[in-house]
Amino acid sequence: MKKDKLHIHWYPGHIAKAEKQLKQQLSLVDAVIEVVDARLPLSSTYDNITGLLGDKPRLILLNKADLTDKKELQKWINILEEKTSFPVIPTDAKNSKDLNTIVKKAVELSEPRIQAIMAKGLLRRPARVMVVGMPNVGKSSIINKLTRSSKTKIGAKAGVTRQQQWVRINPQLELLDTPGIIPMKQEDQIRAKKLAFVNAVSENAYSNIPVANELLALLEKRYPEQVKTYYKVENLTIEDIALARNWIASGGYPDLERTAIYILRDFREGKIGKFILDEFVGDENNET
Ligand SMILES: Nc1nc2c(ncn2[C@@H]2O[C@H](COP(=O)(O)OP(=O)(O)O)[C@@H](O)[C@H]2O)c(=O)[nH]1
Ligand SMILES: [Mg+2]
Repeated sequence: MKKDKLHIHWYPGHIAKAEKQLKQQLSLVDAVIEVVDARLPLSSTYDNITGLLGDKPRLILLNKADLTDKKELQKWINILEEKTSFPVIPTDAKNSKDLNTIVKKAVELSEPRIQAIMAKGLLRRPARVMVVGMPNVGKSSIINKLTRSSKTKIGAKAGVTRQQQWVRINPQLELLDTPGIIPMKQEDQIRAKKLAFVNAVSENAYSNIPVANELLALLEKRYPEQVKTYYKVENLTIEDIALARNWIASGGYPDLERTAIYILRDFREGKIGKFILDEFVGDENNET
């Protein structure tokens, strides 16, 4: 495989299997918590999410909100709430302050289904929810935060495969402790690049220099002054940044590989600034 370019390959068999598993998990829950990377409010969700989730109510978490600008994020919250008609809340999975809101909203979203069950003459039971989302958006962190607040494993339910564990978060809410990962065919290279910027695709799928170059080009468009000030350069190129940092490889050339790795790391850790990389253009078209 050529590694000079971002290249992501999913096997169709793999996708089919994961989708089947997701469908099975979905049949067990009343509502879904979708975790999205707040730096990519559009690119880290799925175009066909409604098709995948069917009629399940969805709570959308814009996670890693700590790495974005609050004001800009609020605009996205409004946009997504209007577009989806589902609640959207910013979260920071490293912090516990958002837990109550997540639990409360998940219970609220599940209530219609619980009511429907009770209308059939069955007893009220706790709401059942699961977490879904792309790789590395923070699903496990959210699940850990939620379950650590409770610790009551309630084990496998009848008809549920052995691997599926439920955790009782409180008397109103039970959580499936494994997240649903929705694989996708990576046909959209613009989106694939953005996902690589936030570390949501395997590092084996690309090499650092071209991806860091693309990141700089995007930052140049969206936040030029902030990024130039951070690196103390006039031109946002890997070479200029390497020279500004005095990162020289053997032979006296700027060490592009090392610099590319640092740029990606600085961005991912929020050191350069608090950025959102998607642009809202009023429809599904997210080309930049
Ligand atoms: N800054 C920040 N980092 C987070 C947040 N949530 C998760 N992370 C980090 O993102 C990485 C991926 O998180 P993880 O929960 O494993 O993602 P998953 O692949 O969706 O389960 C880890 O290094 C987490 O520490 C968050 O809200 N803010
Ligand atoms: Mg995980």
